[in-house]
Amino acid sequence: MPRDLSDASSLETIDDRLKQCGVSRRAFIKFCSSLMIAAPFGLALTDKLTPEAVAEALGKVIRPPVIWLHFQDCTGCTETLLRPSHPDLGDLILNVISLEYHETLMAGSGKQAEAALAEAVRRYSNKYVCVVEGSIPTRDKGVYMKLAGRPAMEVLADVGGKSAAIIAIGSCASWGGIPSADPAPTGAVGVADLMPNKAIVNLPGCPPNPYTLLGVVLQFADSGTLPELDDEKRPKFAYDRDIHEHCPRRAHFDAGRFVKQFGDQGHREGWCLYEMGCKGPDTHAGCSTRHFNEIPDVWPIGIGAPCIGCTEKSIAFRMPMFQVVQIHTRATPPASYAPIVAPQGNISPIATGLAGVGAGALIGAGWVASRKFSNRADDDSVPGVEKDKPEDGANKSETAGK
Ligand code: FSX
Ligand code: SF4
Ligand code: F3S
Repeated sequence: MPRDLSDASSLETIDDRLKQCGVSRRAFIKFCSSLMIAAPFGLALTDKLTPEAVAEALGKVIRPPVIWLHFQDCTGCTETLLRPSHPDLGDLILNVISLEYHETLMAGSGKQAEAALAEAVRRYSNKYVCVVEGSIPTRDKGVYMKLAGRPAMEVLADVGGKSAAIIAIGSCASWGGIPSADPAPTGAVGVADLMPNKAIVNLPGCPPNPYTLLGVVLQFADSGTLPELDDEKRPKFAYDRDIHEHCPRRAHFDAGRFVKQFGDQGHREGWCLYEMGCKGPDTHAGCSTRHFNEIPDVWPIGIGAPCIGCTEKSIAFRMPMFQVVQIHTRATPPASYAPIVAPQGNISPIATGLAGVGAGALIGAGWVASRKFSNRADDDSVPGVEKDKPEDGANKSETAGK
């Protein structure tokens, strides 16, 4: 049921707005299908059978007022929202939400902009969603970033404090991101560090997928609820996946085909980037299946760069970029063929039959895999890591040169 925003009289439903702006139904349905792909599970709004059904429900939602604050950031989070492959989509996004204040996009500046912020906070007090992009400097009383003479901390306490919910977009706003990397000269922190009692959703990623933001904002506008979150306040619908488990290069990992050096033959042929420091095995994000700018294969591993773990608080900007991570889920295939596991966790009769038919073809793969993963109980070695060698950044060049 749409939320009661009736006293915020300038707001209209998404359908009304789209009609007024001449947006075609076809474009809106396409947008809804992208939302369904971004949030296939765990979001009430997209839990429908068809994009048309999502469009029907979404059209009745009152456009949520959004106040967007910028602190220590690179503006990449905004860029990713407004730079999809089809320019029309950027316009459509701005019609679906009611963006009341956004320093990068608004025409006004100086006193005019300040007045617009104050008016938006007053008019939609306790009803707007506050999106925060960038980290907040806390050292030396926050002197490293001021807006209209006020430290960023004060602006956040004021504008964030009067919002209905805060969405921290990007790794910087989620927990400090790049500005918090050692030695963190400004004492940069994320929103949740400063507002522990507020309803906050973290959308880490440098930058994150824009549809995740839209999914959270629109669900909140529709029902006043936030999606289920994990321990890091990340919505499960977008961060429950381990990149390594859904990576198109996974077959190369399993077969032991690793890039040893950028530009080598393996790199050209799209082999696994594990030995180049890929953090995919320890990183939860949907990038491997939901690519950026709506262009197939546009995501770090897709273009040949190792994942740096930008959605993980303890990895990106904390661990050396080329340090290899430990593999926690070791594949332990049977001696003769790779397993086909039924959903219940047992090997199904049908799968066993298929395995029999395919056994000849799989014996080779199983043999290669068993060469890569030892089945000795006390052997915790991982591919690419020489035993008894420290796993630090210095290790990388030795590994790559093997
Ligand atoms: Fe941080 Fe947003 Fe990284 Fe940049 O601005 S999450 S530096 S991509 O884009 O805040
Ligand atoms: Fe993909 Fe990285 Fe895993 Fe290799 S290590 S399969 S590149 S996620
Ligand atoms: Fe970030 Fe890794 Fe995805 S670096 S964008 S989580 S592939």
